[in-house]
Amino acid sequence: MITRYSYSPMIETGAVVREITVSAGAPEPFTLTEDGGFLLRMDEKCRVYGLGEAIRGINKRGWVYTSWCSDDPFHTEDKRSLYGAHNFLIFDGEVRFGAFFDLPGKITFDLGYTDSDTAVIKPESLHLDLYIITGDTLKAIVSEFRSLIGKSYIPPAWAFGYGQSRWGYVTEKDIRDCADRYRDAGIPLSMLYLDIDYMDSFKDFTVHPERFPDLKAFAQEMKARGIRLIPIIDAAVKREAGYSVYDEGHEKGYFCKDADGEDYVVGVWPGMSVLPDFLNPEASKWFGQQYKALTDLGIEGFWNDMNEPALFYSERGLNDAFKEIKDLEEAPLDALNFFGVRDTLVRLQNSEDDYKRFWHDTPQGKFSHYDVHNLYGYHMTKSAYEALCDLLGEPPLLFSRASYIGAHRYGGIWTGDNSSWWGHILQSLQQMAGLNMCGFLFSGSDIGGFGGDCTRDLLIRWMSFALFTPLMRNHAAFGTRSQEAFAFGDTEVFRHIIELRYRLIPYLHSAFEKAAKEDGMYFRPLAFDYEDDEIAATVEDQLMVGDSLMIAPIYVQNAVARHVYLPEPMTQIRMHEGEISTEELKEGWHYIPVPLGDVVYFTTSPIPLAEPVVNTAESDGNN
Ligand code: MIG
Repeated sequence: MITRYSYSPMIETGAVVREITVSAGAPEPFTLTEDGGFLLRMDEKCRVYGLGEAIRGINKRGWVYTSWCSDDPFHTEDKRSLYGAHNFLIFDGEVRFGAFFDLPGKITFDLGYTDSDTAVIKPESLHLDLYIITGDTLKAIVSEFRSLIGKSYIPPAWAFGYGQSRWGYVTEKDIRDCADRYRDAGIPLSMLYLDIDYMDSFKDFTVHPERFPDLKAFAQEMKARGIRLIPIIDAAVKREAGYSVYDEGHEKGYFCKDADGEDYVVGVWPGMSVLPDFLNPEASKWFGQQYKALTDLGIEGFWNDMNEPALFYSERGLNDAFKEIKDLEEAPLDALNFFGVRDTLVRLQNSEDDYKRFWHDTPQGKFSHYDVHNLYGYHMTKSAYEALCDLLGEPPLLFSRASYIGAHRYGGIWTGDNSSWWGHILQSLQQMAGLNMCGFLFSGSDIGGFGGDCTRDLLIRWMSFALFTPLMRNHAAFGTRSQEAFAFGDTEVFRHIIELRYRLIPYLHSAFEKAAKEDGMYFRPLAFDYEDDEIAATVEDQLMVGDSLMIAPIYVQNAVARHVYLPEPMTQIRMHEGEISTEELKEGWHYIPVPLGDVVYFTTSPIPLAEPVVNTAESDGNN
């Protein structure tokens, strides 16, 4: 059951697709605090699930989170915000219910951080719709919530293949070499991602004329080898007279404006740029049509980046900063002045002052960006999805960095700039649980880690987990050590793991479709399947995948075994050097050896494995 309480919402966010009548009275079981917060006393056993992409445990109790879409490349445990704003959570205590706080602005979830027995959820200002969702089971609460927010995006079947990406591939040759090395190693590969360097001067919907002299022919050549090219599109548009996307958008008034009605100018990769007003339906539609420049070249998938929106600086902020620094230059230099100089520039990045200084022109009125910040990436995804379905005649592969609940109907998300750290394997597993509750089924993390240098053992362990994530993409930052499956000498070990992914696709794909069509979860914490099992409820490093599979990856450096909890008797499946063996195990705790390169998972009923696919240049394009 869903009960809705309404507190003069500012704008309809579009997250909800079902009409629910507003209830009067108190938002039970919360009590409303004087300063507009929602308070709940949590009993000792109460666990808290949800919050989508948010980091830390599957049980979110004990920390504080702020929904504020943020470009932050350091996902350390002390962070409160990442790229997504996913305001749905479930309290699982003596009282059990779900709650969705539907508002476009900032909101903080103090889940037993200030006082371990109290949750306080505090929107910056009390303009929101609150949905309280009840159900007999945790799964029922999730599916009830999902019926409220609409069906999850389903990508094309080929998107379940393995993809390689790297910020640092610059030319057609870099991409072809990568494809060749995968082929030479006999490792299947379905997608190669193009990062910002394929563009001409970082201009969206352009292709660098020397680096990719004939992208259409190249895309065709790759597709004939079973590999799709997936280019990146950034949110901001370079301000450059003569660049048609800028000229047209400017002329039609489709970019976000300052209080005086001038385009608000921000600095991102292309230098001085402007921001498409995705909250204006006409502007959004227009931006979507620009993808045609690339679909005309045979492109069928995209990833959308920098759409928090991430800002390095703004023209206005930069001018002010230079003035401040000039003033400090005259003052006697001491440590404080020095830090003042340094911080003046650092503060420009993703500055809330900027977010307050530009405006959206929506059918529901004009809003300062700050007030609707969390909707920007969502609307960019919607813009791309709707246009691409039209242009391609079928859904594209599409995923985004920033998101709000509702965006799950139009694309997937990846978890952004993680690092080549062991802890980020576990972090990614835990994020998948929260994301699935919020409808973001097509997700994954940069395999091997984005920032920092990856090692062979880290990549092996990471892939052994990520072969179960719907989006399986190896991606790394510019300047980091190469971390492709061929980068560490011996390629056999990676071939076996990636082949296993392809062998599991029939199962994984149908589990995914079932979750999407039935408002279910592809990844579930054990607590969701074994509600009466007190041990299952505490397991933070295993997940159920589909109806009959459970994973328990290794995420500790040098570990060659781990404890695994079986809530019921299961079959252990072990892949060792490409060979599969099985063993029946009793319920309870097991200490399972998992030497580097073995993949071990568990099933409750037999699941089919496809024949191995091998990468050959003559592939029929279906792998
Ligand atoms: O400011 O396009 O998260 O995946 O490689 C960095 C370059 C911009 C951030 C994305 C990352 C991508 C990178 N981008």
